[in-house]
Amino acid sequence: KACRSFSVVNGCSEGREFIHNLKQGYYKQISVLTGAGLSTNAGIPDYRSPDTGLYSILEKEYGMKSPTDIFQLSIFYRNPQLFYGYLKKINFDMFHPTLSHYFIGFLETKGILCVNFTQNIDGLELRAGISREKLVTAHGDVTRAHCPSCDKEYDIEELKRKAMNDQIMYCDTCPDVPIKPRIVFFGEMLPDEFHEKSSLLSEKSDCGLIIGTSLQVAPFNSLPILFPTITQLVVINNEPLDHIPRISASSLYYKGNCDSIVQEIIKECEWEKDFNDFRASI
Ligand code: CNA
Repeated sequence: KACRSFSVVNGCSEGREFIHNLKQGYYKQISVLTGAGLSTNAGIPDYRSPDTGLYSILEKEYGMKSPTDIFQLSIFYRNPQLFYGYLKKINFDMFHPTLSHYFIGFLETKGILCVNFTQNIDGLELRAGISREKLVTAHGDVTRAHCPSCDKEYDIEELKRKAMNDQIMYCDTCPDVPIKPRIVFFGEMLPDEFHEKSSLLSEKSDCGLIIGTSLQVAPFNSLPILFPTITQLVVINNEPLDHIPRISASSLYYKGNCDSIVQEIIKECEWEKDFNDFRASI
């Protein structure tokens, strides 16, 4: 089955089958892989969208030739101001979860969320009712701070306060090592739970939703291959993900804004009232 592109959720027989199975409760263990596209509707730029992505902004507004430098560990050690400037500019506390975030939280309250692997660092999942147990922040998140050398935990609020005042916070045991949010920089290991929980995809999931990610970043982009071939995969994204063989070989592809498509899924499943009640309860 080739990857197909539809903008309405029941626009093809595979789409109708997916909605039917979801509505009837046939999927009991839904795993969700997410990326920066989930949070663009919250106002947080993704990295790679042309013109609106962070890399394009850094290139255009700051003349940075290699914008990924702000997430390079070796550069952070030498020049922490570069990353602290970004932290000062993007205050993640002022953003709110999107409809798509709440949808994942809603799946958890329905008891059908297996796991949400996210590449996002903004922590919006936790504010949308997704529990830490069901969440794997594969690239870390900004809700905690640590020393990248000894891994000692530091107070994230203090780090943010200092960043706002252009002050760098240093580790008290590792000389000259600046503290950073617990997000994974290039050159750092992914958290253990990324590896430990990947078996949930291969052993438990009967449905996989892949939302708002370009799947350009390794090793996260190797996760889809773990889904058994009988597991229904559904991609909801602005662009196709045909470079991933497991996806191009067998998945349903909804092209467009994830919030609009998720809204349609909720409507087709007749979950609107329950979903709105859930959202109001958070
Ligand atoms: P990316 O490479 O920027 O890709 C984003 C993808 O989402 C692209 O395919 C876009 O076409 C698509 N997209 C953007 N907006 C929407 C939308 N509203 N609806 C549907 N599709 C949309 O980002 P990835 O997550 O794939 O790359 C991984 C990086 C991005 C990770 O290291 C993250 O830490 C990092 N990141 C995270 C955030 C965040 O936490 N919100 C923000 C920016 C970057």
